[in-house]
Amino acid sequence: MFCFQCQEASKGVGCAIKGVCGKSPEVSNLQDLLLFVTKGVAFWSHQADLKAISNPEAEKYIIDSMFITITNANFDANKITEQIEKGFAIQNNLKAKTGTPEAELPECATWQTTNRDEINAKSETVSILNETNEDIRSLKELIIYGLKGVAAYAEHAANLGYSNQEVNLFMKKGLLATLDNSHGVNELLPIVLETGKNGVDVMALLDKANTESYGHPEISTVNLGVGKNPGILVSGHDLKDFEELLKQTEGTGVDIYTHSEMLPANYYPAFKKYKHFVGNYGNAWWEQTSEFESFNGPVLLTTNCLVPPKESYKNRVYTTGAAGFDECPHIAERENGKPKDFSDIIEHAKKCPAPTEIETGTLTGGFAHNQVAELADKVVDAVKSGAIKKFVVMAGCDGRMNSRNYYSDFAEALPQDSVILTAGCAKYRYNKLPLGDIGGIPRVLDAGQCNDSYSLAVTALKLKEAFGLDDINELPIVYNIAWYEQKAVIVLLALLSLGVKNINLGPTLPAFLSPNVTNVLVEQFGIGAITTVEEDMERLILS
Ligand code: FSO
Ligand code: SF4
Repeated sequence: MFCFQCQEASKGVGCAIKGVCGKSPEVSNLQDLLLFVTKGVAFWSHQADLKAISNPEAEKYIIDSMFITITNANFDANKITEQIEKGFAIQNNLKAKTGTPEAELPECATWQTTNRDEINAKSETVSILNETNEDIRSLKELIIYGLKGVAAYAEHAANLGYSNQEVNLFMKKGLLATLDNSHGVNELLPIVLETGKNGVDVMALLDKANTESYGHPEISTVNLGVGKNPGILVSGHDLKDFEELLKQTEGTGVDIYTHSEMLPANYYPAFKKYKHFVGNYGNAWWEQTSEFESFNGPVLLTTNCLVPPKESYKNRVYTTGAAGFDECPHIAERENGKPKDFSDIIEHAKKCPAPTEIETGTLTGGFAHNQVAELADKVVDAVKSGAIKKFVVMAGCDGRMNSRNYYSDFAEALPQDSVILTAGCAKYRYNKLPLGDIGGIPRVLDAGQCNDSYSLAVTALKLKEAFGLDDINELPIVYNIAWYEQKAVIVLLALLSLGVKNINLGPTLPAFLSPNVTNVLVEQFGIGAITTVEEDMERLILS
C-alpha cells in the first residue's frame, strides 16, 4: 500500500505499512483498484457521451466510488470489492452500447476478472507510485483528491434530488486527464483550477439543495446536554439521512442527537421543529472513541469520518451511504424513491440506556450566508466604526494531532476586534471558548459544515460589494485554514478559483504536494504554511 491523501500521512510522507487512519493494506490497495476501475468507467461513460447515449448509472457510480475512497469513510474490503465488480458490469454495459472506440483503450477500461483472488492480486499493482515523476503524480493526485471532495458534495445534493450535469461531465474529464501520459505540468495545472471551479459549482448546488429542502440556516442555540430517553447519535454530513431518521423516530421514545459535522443540522428550520431532536453530543470526529462509548446508544455514520470502532461499542455502530466498516450493520440505499429503513437502529436504541452527560450548556451557530446577509448592515457598520478590524476565516477540519492546539491558541490570542468565520469540524477547536461578541455579533460565526465554506465565500463577496471594492483580497479578511481530508482539498481549490490569495494552511502542508508544485502554489496564490501562534498573529493580524 501507499497512501498520502490526508494530513495524517505517516511521517509527512505517506502510509506504506498501515494507515494512520486505521486503513489496512488490503483495504488501501482495494481502494486504489476501485479508483482504477472508476477511471475505466469514466472512459466508457465519456465514449457514451460522445455518442449522445445518456448514462446516469455510470455517473452515479463515479460519484459513489470516489466518495467511498475518502479518508475515514469505508474500511470494508468486501463492500469495496463489490463496488469494483459493479464497475466491471457498468463498463460492459457501456461497451455494448458504444462499440469499440477509435481511441486507444487504457488498461483500466479493459482489465477485469470474475476471480476475487485476481482482484486482490491486481489491487497490489495499481499504486499511485506507478507514476514516477513526482510533480506529475502530485498534480494528478491533487485533481483526484479535489474530485473526491466534489463527489461527496454531489452525492449529498443528489440525495436531495439535485444534480449539475456540467459537474458530472467535469468529473470524467478530470479522471481521464490523470490517464493521459502526454499531460505535463502545463496541461495539468489548468485542470487543477477547473477542479476548483467545479468545487464552487457543486457547493453552490448543495447549498441550493439544502436550503430549498430544509430552509435557510438561522441563528440557533444548540443544547449540549442530554435528555432522559435513549438516543441515536448521527454523525457525518448527509442531511437526507438525518431527515428520514428524524421522521422515523418521531413518537418512538428515542431521541436524536448530532455529532461532529452533523451539528449544523441544528440550524435548519425544518429540523428544529422536531421535539425529540435534543441537540449536539460531543465534539469533532476524532473524539468519537470516547464519546460513542459514553453515548450508550447506537450511532449512525452517514459519511466519513469514522474511526475504527473499539470492541466495547462496535456493536452499536451503523453505517450508511459511502461509509462502511466490516461487521458493522450497513443500512441499505433508498429504492424506488422510498426512504431508507432505519427500523433496526431504532429498535436497537430502545434497548439502550440514555446517554451519559459529558457537558451542559449551549452553543450558538447558524451564520450561513442568508443569515449573515440579514445582519449585513450591522456588520458593515461595525467595520466602518472600527469595532471589527479583521475577519479570520478558520474553516476546514479538525484532527487528533496535538499540533492542532495551535488553532485554539490562535483563536484565543486574536484581538477582541476580530471575528472568526468558520465552517467544517475545524470549529471544535474554538466554538466552545468564551470569546464573547462585538456589539451583539458573536466572535465565532459558524456557517455550518465544510461544504458551507461556500457560504463564507458568498459572505466575502457580499462584503466586497457592500464596501464597493474591486477585489476580494482588498477585504480585511485573512484565511487560516485547517485541513485533514479531501473535502478540505476541494474547499481550498474552490477558494483559489474564486481568486482568494494568501491562504495559510496547516497544521502541515499536504504530503502529496511535491516541492515544485508547492512552489507554484506559493508563487501564483501566496499559499503558505502556518508557523507559531505568535509569528502568525504578527504576520496575519497585527501587521
Ligand atoms: Fe470534518 Fe471529517 Fe467535514 Fe471532513 S468530519 S474532516 S473536511 O470529514 O468533511 O469537516
Ligand atoms: Fe494514511 Fe491518510 Fe491515507 Fe489513511 S487516508 S492511509 S492516514 S494518508
